[in-house]
Amino acid sequence: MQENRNNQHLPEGNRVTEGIEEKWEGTNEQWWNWYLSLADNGGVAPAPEPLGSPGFDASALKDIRVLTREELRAEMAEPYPLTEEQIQRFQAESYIRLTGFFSAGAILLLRQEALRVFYSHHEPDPDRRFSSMELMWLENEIIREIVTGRRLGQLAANLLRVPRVRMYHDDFLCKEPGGGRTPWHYDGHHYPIASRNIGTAWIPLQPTPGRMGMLELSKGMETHEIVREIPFDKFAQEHDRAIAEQLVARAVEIDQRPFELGEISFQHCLNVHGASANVTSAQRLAYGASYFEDGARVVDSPTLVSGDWQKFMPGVRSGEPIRSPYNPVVYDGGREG
Ligand SMILES: O=C(O)CCC(=O)C(=O)O
Ligand SMILES: [Fe+2]
Repeated sequence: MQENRNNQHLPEGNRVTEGIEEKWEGTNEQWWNWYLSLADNGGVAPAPEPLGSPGFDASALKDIRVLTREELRAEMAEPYPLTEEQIQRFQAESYIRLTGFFSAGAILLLRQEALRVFYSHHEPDPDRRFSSMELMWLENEIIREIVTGRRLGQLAANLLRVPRVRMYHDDFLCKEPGGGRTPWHYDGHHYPIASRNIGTAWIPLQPTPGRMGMLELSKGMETHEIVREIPFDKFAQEHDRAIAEQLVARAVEIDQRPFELGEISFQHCLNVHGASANVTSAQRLAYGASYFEDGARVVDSPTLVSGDWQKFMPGVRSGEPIRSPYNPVVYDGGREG
């Protein structure tokens, strides 16, 4: 294992032991770069295809009118109609995909604001393969309206079958051209939250075909048990490789349909997913927003796989209920008349 310890994306302080029972020593941005380094890309980083290759053409968005603030406010206040059958399917399959969850104009507004916030903090860097930023909602009112709005909040509460949900965190996730795969995982392995009632909306900010870093979702709430049997390796790609093998061996169904503009997925924290490499010449932009049931606590011993989780709940310590100002209740079914 010695040569394995060379993962340059792992902060030095985390290279000393073999295990994960320690605090993450880097930032959350570094965490994502480390996490993607655990993906098996067959030994080669994919080279972006030349411009004009199948993928996504940003000019396809130019004719869409961005929503006004009032229009956005109205759309975010509107509950998405979910049927009991859809909730049951989510509970059995561990994810749901919803076409037309957002209007094209709302997605464009989120895209525009996320890019604005990201580049107000970062210089463009052609060497970067993954760009990420959390907690944009704290500094941008439009993003706040979307991720703390009723439309997503009620969706999360209804799918998780809980009366109230709080915000865990949001993340802007940009897989740059040439960015490799996202390794197979289930988010419950990351979340330092002592509950199974946690879910994440994944909101692509362009139409997203398979070769563009698209989310790939395995079907079945029980699939995470396969992942739990495989030892996690914080240095190398063995974990990802072994999960991929098992998914094939056990004939687990994987949803790899392209995402339309306005379509989102919502994953239960036990859903096993990964994402393809981005071999197009355009950035794959996505926005994630995670919610958990009100009343949940931090686990007693968070590991490095939770990254710098304290950023997402300032002042909350292990074992305590999560209700910092960064974790507002975004939907309260009990308040409905
Ligand atoms: O966007 C990606 O590549 C990964 C996203 C993901 O795993 C998540 O949102 O839970
Ligand atoms: Fe994930």
